[in-house]
Amino acid sequence: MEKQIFQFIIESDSIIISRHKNPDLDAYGSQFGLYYSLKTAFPNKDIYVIGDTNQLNQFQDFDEVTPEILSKSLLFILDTVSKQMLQNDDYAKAKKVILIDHHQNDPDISYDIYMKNVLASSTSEMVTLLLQHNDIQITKKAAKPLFMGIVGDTGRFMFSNTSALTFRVVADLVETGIDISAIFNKMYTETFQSKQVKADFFNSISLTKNKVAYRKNDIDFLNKHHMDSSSVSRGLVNQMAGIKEVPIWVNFTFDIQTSKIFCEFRSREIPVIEIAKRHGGGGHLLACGCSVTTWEDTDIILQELDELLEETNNG
Ligand SMILES: [Mn+2]
Repeated sequence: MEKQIFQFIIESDSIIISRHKNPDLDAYGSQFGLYYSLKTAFPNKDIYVIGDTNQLNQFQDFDEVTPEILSKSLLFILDTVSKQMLQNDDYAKAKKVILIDHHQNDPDISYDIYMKNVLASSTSEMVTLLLQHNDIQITKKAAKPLFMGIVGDTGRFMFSNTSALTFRVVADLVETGIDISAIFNKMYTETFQSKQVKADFFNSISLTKNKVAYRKNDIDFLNKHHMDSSSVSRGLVNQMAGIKEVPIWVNFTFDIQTSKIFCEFRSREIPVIEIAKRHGGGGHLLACGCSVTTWEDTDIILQELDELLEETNNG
């Protein structure tokens, strides 16, 4: 499959690299890692990076592509296979579509090639291996986003998705000369205000009977801290991580745009994805999410998670 992707790249004069909306570091990392590598390897091809941006973007601005360009381009979609995760749905007009992703979900995007590896730590790890296996040089400029993507999705190599292969891949990236200490400093320093938000968040965590930790972030919390829903939902969920008594933690956040409630599930070792799927969501075994319409639904989810812990404790 990697050879087939390479063949598509060789055959395409125009290549567009995309990923899911509201990008995390793995989305950016796989996108820019692939982009900078292909730009260096194929200077005569037209290569574009597209998508929305956010405060995690410390790389560069994005390109605008016309429908004409799209129709003659090979389109990469990275780190998702779900329509609802895309910023727009005109991908079907691309000449060819390649999906590269490490999530569990089944694709609802039509594609020509789908490279899936749920054992990979990150899409950035998959892209690094794809480039290596096709002898496409990974420059220092490309290595930095790829490294950041892997660090982001593995939680600094602490999550269970980190494998021996992850470290081998990272060793190769470090060998390009990237300054990992400077990268870590930039990734993990934050403002005084951001620390204050986390303190406020942590102050009102609740626990179910069997110690599922949760928070319900209503519109007042968002307004008080001038934060958007996904920064609270995904950005703060792991403030509840690492508590000895708490094996599962969930963050519920009202979304102003859709009037739905984002549910972010995290678990130290007990798979919780089935409960996310039951409510129309997906993701990874221990890190997944869904959206529901009422706060009553969040109570049902809490009850289900609590029962899961009850069963686990008794089993
Ligand atoms: Mn990812």
